[in-house]
Amino acid sequence: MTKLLILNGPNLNLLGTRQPEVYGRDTLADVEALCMSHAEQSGTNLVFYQSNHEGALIDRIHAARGSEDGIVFNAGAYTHTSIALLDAIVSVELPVVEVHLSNIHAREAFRHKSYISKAALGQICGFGPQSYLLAIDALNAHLQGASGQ
Ligand code: CA2
Repeated sequence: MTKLLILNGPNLNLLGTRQPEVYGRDTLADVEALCMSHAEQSGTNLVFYQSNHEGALIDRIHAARGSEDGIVFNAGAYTHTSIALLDAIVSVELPVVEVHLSNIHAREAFRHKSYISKAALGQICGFGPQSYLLAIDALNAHLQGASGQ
């Protein structure tokens, strides 16, 4: 069974509590429950991890090697700043789909740049919690293609 890591970065633990006009009213627990029920339909096993700390995210990416088949990654604001997270993704050689709740390209210029994109299979943004479901499907399709099924 395919096992995916749903990885969330800084401040995403606050989802649903502030800025609902940008990020919606769902909490991170709501988003995770949505992902769970979506993944059940395709027989995908999900593991969730959130941290506000760059080093902890790097450690979890390293741990994914040999443990998970791919990563759905919302790096939060580290998306726009972190070469260290980019290097971590490159180092584990796992497929990563970058996700964002908001359409980062329709927001401030500093959000248009993503270091994660350089190493990601692709980026899905702007669909709220649905972005995560699309990312799960994209990763599954990629992994099925990779194993020739
Ligand atoms: O749209 C996304 O998913 C982002 O990754 C969210 C990040 C932001 O820095 C990126 O540019 C785009 C911010 C997450 C902060 O989440 C909050 C949740 C509730 C209240 C305040 C912030």
